Amino acid sequence: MASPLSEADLAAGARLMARLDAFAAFTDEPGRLTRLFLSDAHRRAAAAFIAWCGEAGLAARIDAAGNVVARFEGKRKGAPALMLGSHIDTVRDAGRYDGNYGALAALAVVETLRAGGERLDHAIEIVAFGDEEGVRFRTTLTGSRALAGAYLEEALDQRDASGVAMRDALRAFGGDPDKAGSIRADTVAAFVEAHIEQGPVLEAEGLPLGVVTAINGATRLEVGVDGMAGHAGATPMKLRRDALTAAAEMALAIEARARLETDLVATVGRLEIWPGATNVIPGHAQFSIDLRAPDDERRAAALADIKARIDAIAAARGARASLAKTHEANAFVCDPRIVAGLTRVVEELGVSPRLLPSGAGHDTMILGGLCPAGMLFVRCKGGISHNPLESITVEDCAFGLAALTRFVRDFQIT
Ligand code: HGY
Ligand code: MN
Ligand code: MN
Repeated sequence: MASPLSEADLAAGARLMARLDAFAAFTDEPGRLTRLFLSDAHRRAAAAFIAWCGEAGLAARIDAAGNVVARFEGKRKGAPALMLGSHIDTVRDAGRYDGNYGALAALAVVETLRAGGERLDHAIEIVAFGDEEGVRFRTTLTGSRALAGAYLEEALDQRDASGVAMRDALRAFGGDPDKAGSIRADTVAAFVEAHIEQGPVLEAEGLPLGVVTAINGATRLEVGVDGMAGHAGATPMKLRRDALTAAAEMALAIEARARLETDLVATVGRLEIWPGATNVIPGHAQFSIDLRAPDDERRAAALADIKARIDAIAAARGARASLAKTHEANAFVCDPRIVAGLTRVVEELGVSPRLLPSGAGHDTMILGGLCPAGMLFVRCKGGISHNPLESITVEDCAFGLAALTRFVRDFQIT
């Protein structure tokens, strides 16, 4: 069966795939893709994004919060804008499509319009957010929070593993920590993010595209466990206060609690031990918790149970546990008009519309505090993400770009 995509759609998709491959070269770790917020790789990627915007006739710049932003004026100068974009920071040893797809697809839409000499009534603003993954500093979504007027100033005091404060790294990057809290994007009427699904549903149902209905709420915490360092050879087992085994029992208890409910997920993604010597009983452990659910009340109830289990395990082992919340975002319901608009363009492309929630968090859930916001999902192989095996086909890349471009053309500022 002939593809519903035109030759121009397919060519634009191929160009976007080539861009994504070139973009993946901007990494902090040779041989794998790791691009942390405000790092040298982020700086090089931002410079490339700005240069590509320049080739498309857009004057892009780095804003006070470390995002790259650009505006393509509509027929009416100063008209409200439809904002498109996603993030260009990555997790460690990442795939090349998470975030980067939506940021570069946003630019590709403007390139298509400019190539055809098209001007729409509304303006288009594109954004490449810098801090969605929140890997380097214990923050996340700070770029979208800045544009939504919900910036958390305390994030600037966070320090990375080398002790560098986010405030200083932001200034060195070309941002302005003193202004990051006052760049609310009042010119934006709506926000749409194209993103890979990062899950298996579209592939399982043989669909290249999906329309996001809602985004899971999330809580991130840091847990410190204090036991007692001691001699591995001379300390009897019953006299130990081993911080590592206490943390391990806590991690298993967290997993067990999440398994009680189908759409509740909890992850201990990072565990650090002190002093980390073969012949020393660990005296301190520090680990992260990432807890998510589509329903905020159930997430809160699960968190209360997890806190109780951590305290009980610490008490039973003669250890002390401390918990600190580092991020909280409530579940987000996408704007029905945007869901309807994305559904319509997906159908126009001959794809049966599949509405589905997002287990992963996105900048969209923050921009939804500024304006109507929604998301378009693109199928990814095996649903694999946050992994170098992440992959999409060039045709699905073209499908996502064609749908986004159609949505932009059809969009009406109400
Ligand atoms: O963690 C997330 O859901 C997103 O990839 N930052
Ligand atoms: Mn992402
Ligand atoms: Mn991600």
